Amino acid sequence: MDIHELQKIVHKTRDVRRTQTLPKYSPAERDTLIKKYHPDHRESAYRPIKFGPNAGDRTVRELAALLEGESPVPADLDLTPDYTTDVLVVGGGGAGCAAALHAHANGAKVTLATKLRLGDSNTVMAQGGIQVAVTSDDSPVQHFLDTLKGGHMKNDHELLKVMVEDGPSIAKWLLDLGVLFDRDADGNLHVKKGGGSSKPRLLTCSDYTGLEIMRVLKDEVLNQKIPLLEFSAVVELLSDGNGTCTGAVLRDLDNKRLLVVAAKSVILATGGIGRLHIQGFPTSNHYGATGDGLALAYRLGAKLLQIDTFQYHPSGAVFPEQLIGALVTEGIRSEGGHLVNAKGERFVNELDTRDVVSSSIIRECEEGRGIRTMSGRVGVWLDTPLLDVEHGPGTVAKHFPAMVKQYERFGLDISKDPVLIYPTLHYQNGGVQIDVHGEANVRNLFVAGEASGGLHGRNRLMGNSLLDLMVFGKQTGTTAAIRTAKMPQGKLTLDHLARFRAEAKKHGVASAVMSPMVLPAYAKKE
Ligand code: MEZ
Repeated sequence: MDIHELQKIVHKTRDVRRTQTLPKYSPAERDTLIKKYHPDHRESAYRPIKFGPNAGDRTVRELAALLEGESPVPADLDLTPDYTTDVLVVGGGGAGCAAALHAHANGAKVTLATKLRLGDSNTVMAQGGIQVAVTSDDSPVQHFLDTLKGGHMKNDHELLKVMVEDGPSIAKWLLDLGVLFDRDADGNLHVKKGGGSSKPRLLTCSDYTGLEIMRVLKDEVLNQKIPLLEFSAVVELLSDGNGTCTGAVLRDLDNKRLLVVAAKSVILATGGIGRLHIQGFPTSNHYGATGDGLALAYRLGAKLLQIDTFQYHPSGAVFPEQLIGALVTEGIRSEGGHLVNAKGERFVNELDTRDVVSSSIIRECEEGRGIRTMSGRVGVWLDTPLLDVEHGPGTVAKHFPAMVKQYERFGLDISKDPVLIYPTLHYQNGGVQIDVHGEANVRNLFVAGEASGGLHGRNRLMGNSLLDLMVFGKQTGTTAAIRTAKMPQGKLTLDHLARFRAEAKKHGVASAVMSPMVLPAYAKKE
């Protein structure tokens, strides 16, 4: 059936749905639902890692293969440095820029390497806001408790305390740099409520918050004249042979040459892994999100944690085909948008946590209450026109200009017709284990943002990722700079690589997977 025919049920049932209040599930109901439908619980998608710091731990097959994969760097590479720096930041997104700026402000010589252009990252794709406890009836303690509950109590308390307590000063830093957060009629910062939060706490720039933050950070990196190596992918880390990180090997993507960087410390800010398309899921992530930092850190001996849990954002686009997996911000549900199945019914409290909402959508689709497109994809409706009905004409256009544009390009008006959505691979909940300074269990190897793990537990709340990367960009940049001021450059070796290759051989792993992946598997065919 034509999509416009299928949409009719949403318009027809709107008035009845508007009178309903859907209770949230009880803890026991949530657990049952998640265990039955959440992709984290599909056993066949998982396997144990064969060797390395997380030997025996279970993770998804795609990531296990990457962690056990083969380095592109030959053992006899000439390690004479092409560049020398105090702090090498790897990654040009929000965490990388924040780390570079703080390291620079603390007096370090900083070099920022990024495999695409400065700013190309998941940060620019974060739409719905950054969580910070700034209002008089909110507090970092409340923010802590909400995040802990959302993460199923599996969050690292120390990391979480640092994040929520530093939130207000981060917001001030961003405002001082020039980020244009939305304000109410009195000129106060406007706050919105996200799923799983007890208070409105999201600072927003319409539905392009990450893009606005990145605009300013990127500008500041350029203003401060921090040396950049763009289109330079880090493909291996270096150590002094005694477990301390001392630099990295880059591949210049233009001429394929390998370049050696001697660095007193390295900050990995490489982002997520959506482009591994775990379990065949589409993703909301940018083109470079291939989990490079995890593979690099793992080979050098860094321990990973909670790498069996991923966030499938409830609302990824299903139609039109050109938008498959693209994010449809949670902000629409925060403003009252209903999720509606093929029978015209709501089936979950739309502001429950993402793992619960995604599991409910998958349940509806698996039990035959999903809507099938002509190409065979399935999803449920997000009633976007309801926002104009509830809050007045023009609400969708005013609050979601980027989303309106995203669909307008394909002739669809989301203020008039609902959009079809299904969970999309959005975020890696776990990552490299770090301490409160963002340091891994490998000395002078720091990790900031999505590549690190522990802070969000088993389910991240909306808006906590933008705050995470600002806070831990600051922690890592500051610590790395202060420490390196007193340090000589360590020697450069690839000893860990020889050990890693011997381990692989011992476990019978002759990997065909080049690791890190750098660009998605399909990039080579495009
Ligand atoms: O933090 C996020 O993942 C986010 C803000 C996403 C969104 O729905 O807009």
